[in-house]
Amino acid sequence: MTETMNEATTDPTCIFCRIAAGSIPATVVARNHQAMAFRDLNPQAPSHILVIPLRHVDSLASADNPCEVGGALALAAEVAEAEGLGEGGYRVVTNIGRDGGQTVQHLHFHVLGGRQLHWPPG
Ligand code: DGP
Repeated sequence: MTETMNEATTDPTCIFCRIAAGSIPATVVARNHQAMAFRDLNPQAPSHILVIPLRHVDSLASADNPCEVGGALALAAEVAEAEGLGEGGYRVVTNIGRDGGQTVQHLHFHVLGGRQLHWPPG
């Protein structure tokens, strides 16, 4: 399992890699050796947090480390609890590719909560 970032696992042109490296500011709510969580710049719910692996991975479709993906999902659940979303519920979602609506090509899980979420999504 990859535990540290290095040049080979970081894309300097990727905005989320730059957030992970601290060179672009973000409101960070949690971080561990593998993943970090920060508030979305354009929140779609009262709580809208993004959870990313520190290592650059384009999307879930190209994820090659189940521990890394699982670690990010576990952090998503921790962050949701810390936001007070545990009782009312929340949603964790990842967008993949053009039709999935992915705009940032670094795997991220959206944690959304604090209001009634609708289904199916648009
Ligand atoms: P997606 O469409 O699934 O790729 O979501 C990308 C999300 O990333 C979108 O909700 C807005 C957010 N975002 C884009 N740029 C930044 C940024 O520089 N900082 C933060 N905090 N969020 C960003």
